[in-house]
Amino acid sequence: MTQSSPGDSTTTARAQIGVTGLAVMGSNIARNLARHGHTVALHNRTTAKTDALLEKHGDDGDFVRTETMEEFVAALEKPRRVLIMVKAGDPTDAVIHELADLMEDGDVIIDGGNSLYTDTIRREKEMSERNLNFVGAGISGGEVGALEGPSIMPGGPKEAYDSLGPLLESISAHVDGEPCCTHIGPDGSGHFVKMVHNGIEYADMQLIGEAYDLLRRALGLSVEQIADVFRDWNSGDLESYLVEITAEVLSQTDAETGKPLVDVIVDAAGQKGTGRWTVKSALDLGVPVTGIGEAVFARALSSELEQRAAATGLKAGTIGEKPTDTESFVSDVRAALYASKVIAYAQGFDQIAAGSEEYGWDLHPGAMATIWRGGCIIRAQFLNRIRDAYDEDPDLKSLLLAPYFRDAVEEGVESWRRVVTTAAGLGIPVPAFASSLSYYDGLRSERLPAALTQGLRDFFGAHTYQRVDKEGTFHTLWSEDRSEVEA
Ligand code: NBP
Repeated sequence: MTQSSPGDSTTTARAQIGVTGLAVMGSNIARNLARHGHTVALHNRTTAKTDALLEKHGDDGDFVRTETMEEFVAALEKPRRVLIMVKAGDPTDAVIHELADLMEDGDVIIDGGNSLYTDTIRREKEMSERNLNFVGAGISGGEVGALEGPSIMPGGPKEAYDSLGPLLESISAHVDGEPCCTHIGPDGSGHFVKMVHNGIEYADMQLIGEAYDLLRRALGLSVEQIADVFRDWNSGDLESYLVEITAEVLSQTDAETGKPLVDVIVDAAGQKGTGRWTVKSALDLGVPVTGIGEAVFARALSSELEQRAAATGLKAGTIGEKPTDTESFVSDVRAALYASKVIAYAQGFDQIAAGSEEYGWDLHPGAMATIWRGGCIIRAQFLNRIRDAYDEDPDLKSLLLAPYFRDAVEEGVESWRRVVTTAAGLGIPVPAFASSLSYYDGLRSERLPAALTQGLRDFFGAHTYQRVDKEGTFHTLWSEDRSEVEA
């Protein structure tokens, strides 16, 4: 370990990178950087966190302790690289401006927080006008990932990535020798992709929750039996971090009551906002992300504890029988989970394609699948398949149409229908399973009732329509003789 005092750091610019914001994420990333042989300047608004890090983990590598922002900036080799890991929103803006005033042309400011991508677009523009490189980097993997290897999604000028990339790639997770970090694209693209990643994470968790609920309520399995089912699923094509930890959480017994921990946790799911951002952005872009949307709404519904308590006695009106063949129903639920997961990812990748088009980012979906294979919360075997699909056809219209996924979904579609039908018959909510199936049915339908919607819009608002049999735009004179005119 080498630690410099504040006095030294003002005279020796020797750190390859600085980290400001040393709460759980920042301190673990600083340690990860130091463990990989980089000299890291440390800064936090208040010095308590800096000192705590050095006291507990100073042996992790070469750190430069600083107190003021001036000392911090002076401790960095040029071009300077600073990673900001503070609370997203106003605190991030405050730190960026403080830093920008002290930095010089060509220096690099990296925002590794969970910033909204439109903020990143704005910040990148402001910083480029000051000749500074601004990189908005989505970082996934939570506190453990930050220390042991996260998935990193940096967006910003290519020139900044050229000098920063090797450093970030050195601390990211690696799968098959490849880093889970790549230059995503210009300005806000890194944070946009991270946002969609989080949205998919919401959908994944909701689908897992629905599968658990069905196994418990429809089939009557015990929590421990369901843990075993997830453990088993984790050795097949559902293999993923979230399925793995589902088995862990379900196996946990509460020390106080002896009950499964899941039975003593209040069933109100929190959210920090990235799922909501994903859905808002999808609405603006006109992309149906029904799986993610249902997951966000399901969390909102779960949190309405008073309203739920008041509605508890509402009639269920069940019309179905509980399944009797355990093995076959478990297999149906697995198929429904897999198919719905394909839909959630297909929709997420559609949103990435739409964002890329809207903002001119030229994003490569296969690259996202590659860097999500390790380090991040949605890491899964499945992502290798997605990468292969985009390798084979970079212009894939929908992930659902890639031969592997098409076969998998077509093979499981009857199971999927049985699961949704059983759930509806028994009154067990499966919003993500059901909406994913409806999306699938909508996508594959030759004709949709949207023709009637167009007719209605034309009737009350003269919004016009197009015909299937000839070119042009038409309007029916509904309040006159109902003849058709060209609009
Ligand atoms: P927090 O999001 O809890 O932020 C705490 C840090 O922000 C502290 O260092 C604090 O300094 C600093 N800070 C605040 Br609050 N206001 C400030 C201001 N006005 N000026 C300067 N510093 C200020 O920390 P975190 O959970 O480590 O997350 C850091 C970033 O990483 C966030 O953007 C978060 O969304 C993102 N992220 C978190 C996770 C995760 O799993 N937690 C995962 C991925 C990304 P102080 O010590 O002086 O109060």
